[in-house]
Amino acid sequence: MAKKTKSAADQVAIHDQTLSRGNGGELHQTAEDGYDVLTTSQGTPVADDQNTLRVGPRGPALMEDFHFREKIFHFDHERIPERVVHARGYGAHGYFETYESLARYTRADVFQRAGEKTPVFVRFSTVAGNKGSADLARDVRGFAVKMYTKEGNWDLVGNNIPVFFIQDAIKFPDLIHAAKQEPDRAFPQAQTAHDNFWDFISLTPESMHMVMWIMSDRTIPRSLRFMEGFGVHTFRFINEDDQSTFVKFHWKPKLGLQSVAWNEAVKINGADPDYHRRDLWQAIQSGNLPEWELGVQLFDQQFAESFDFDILDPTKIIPEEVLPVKPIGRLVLDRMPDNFFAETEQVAFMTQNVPPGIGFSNDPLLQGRNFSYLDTQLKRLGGPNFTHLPINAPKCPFAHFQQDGHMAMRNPVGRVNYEPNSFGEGPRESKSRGYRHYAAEEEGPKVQLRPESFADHYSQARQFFISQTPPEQRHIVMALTFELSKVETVAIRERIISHLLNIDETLASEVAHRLGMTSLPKAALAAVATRQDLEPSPALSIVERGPKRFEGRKLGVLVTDGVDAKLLKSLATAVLKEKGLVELVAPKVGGVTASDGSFIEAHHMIDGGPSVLFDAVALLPSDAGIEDLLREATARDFVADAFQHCKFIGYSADARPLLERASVAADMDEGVLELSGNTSVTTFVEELGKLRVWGREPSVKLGSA
Ligand code: HDE
Repeated sequence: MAKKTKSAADQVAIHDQTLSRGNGGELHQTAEDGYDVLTTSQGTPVADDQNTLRVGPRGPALMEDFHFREKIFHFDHERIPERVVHARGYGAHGYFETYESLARYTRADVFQRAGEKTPVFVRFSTVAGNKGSADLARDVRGFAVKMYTKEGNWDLVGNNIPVFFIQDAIKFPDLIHAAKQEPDRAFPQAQTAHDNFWDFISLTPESMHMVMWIMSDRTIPRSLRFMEGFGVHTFRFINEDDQSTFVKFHWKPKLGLQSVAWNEAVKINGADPDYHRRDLWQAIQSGNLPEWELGVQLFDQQFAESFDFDILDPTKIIPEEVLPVKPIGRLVLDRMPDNFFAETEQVAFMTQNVPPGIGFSNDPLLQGRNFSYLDTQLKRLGGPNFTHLPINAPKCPFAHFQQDGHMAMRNPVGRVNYEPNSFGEGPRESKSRGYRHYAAEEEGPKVQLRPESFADHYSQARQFFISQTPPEQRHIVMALTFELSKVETVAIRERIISHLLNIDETLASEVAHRLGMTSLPKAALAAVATRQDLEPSPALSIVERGPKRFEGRKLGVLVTDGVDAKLLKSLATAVLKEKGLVELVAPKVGGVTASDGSFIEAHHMIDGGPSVLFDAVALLPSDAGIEDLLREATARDFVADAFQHCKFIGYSADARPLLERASVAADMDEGVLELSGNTSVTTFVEELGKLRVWGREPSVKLGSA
């Protein structure tokens, strides 16, 4: 009889079948019904997995029940400590493809040959929330990439924001303590909207540039697929002749940037806390493979010296308009892990994992990180052999004399476990092939000092703010107002306003006004007296970088029995042609009977498929179905939310009463389009490429005073 499931051994350790199968043999036992026989971890076949061993049917349990003890023991030990930051994450496999040889700049093997494909594992994450927190928390997103190159693993452990809060790693524990839930009350979860965070920030002016980024829509991305990634620090490329070029890394999403509205994020967290996970899962499983380009900003010492800011300061960017980003390859994610724990949870990223050809700068944050990541893996994964886990092991040949320790799965074979040795056994170092650190000249007294070149905390914060489009600036105002409204200590609110005054006076007074302040505090004393007025950098705006097309986005179509089959078909075809997705929302999840008598399955019932899950909506109820919808509060919310979140709305003539019921009819604008035939469908789908009607926002007054 054919086996019905993967064998037990396959399920336990998908990655290393020889290990889980012991001697590599087939499980020889087959149960009466053809399934593999359940065994203990020791391989002993199990006869009863429903009842513990006890004295008589109603008697006490017996210690002798080794199967029960082993099962419960293993269960009790299933958890490992969650990451102290970036606990909630989601990963995928893929590859990196190099566009052209960069041998001139770097000897990194991954960049030597055009068309070379390198296997990759990427983990995206939020920073502050616990493992079970919701995906749409306002937070920085981690963007950690492990490239399994032919000369060792390269971990580019970045974020979706190109700057950081602090300039020195010694402040990291303080920053994270202040950001996470407060220690006495253990809330709020996954939120920076509380006193401790803003207290720390208000006393840490170097964070002001980052504050502009986190209060922007960058921290509420629509999808992990629609966000950028950054290496943040300045790194070095080092070539065969040991010459160094400074490099900053950028990941640019092929589908363009997109974020959601704050009110939408709050509702998504309730409707689907796994929104980002599900989105990535669905995209990969359906073959719509997410893709990013890797770009680099390359510069030499001369540029570094002429640039307005210190290139070692992780609170600064080099604007793309000053130094363009050169695309050097692409990252494609094409496979979900077989097992979340084995791969996404156990993956160990470390900034110090660099292959020959990639080096570090003296950025004090990067230097601190290079210490922290090894330490954290030891704690998290419980021993020094975490590189034996398949997700962390290099995919190139490797050979060393490290041995023993907890859970050692690969020890050196043979007599010799040291070098040099005269037995001619084992690996040898190689001056030509091995990693060579860049021989930077360093000299100076031992000091605990911040360089003066790190002192300007406001110029780039202002540059970021003035580079945003009006709706994006509004969102920053609203986000600051929301966060500070949750801060109970008035003095902390005032200190933040005093910093905002150094960034932009209108921004400061708008936020102060919305917080009910009757007068403005004095501007914060700045270490550097003059703020430089930098040119705006349009590259910093999400709206400016929007995709202008609907590809990879989702249209939610509200339907009832009797839906116009022709109209629905024409709409779905047009959206699919744009490589968008269509999901149907119906009174019952089973589906609806269309006007031509065909039965169409729905993806959601209305309560389970609110409009916040979609990028745009269409309302196609039939004349017969509309009455029921009008009585449904969730149907009204579906429309009202889509409108207030500035989404495009297409509607059939029969849907008009619903627009009225949702109080939208009177305010209809160019983003609300009637769908009556092919031409109107084409226009609607063309318009969808604009993604949002931000011009509507001031009139809906969402979250604003
Ligand atoms: Fe991290 N960071 N970090 N970080 N970080 C960790 O390592 C740390 C920083 C980033 O998906 C930890 O494995 C220090 C900047 C990502 O597994 C820990 C400092 C940036 C991830 C750690 C920083 C990052 C981490 C926690 C200040 C953007 C998740 C668990 C010097 C460039 C990786 C772990 C994953 C994770 C330390 C600052 C990105 C504790 C000390 C700046 C994406 O080692």
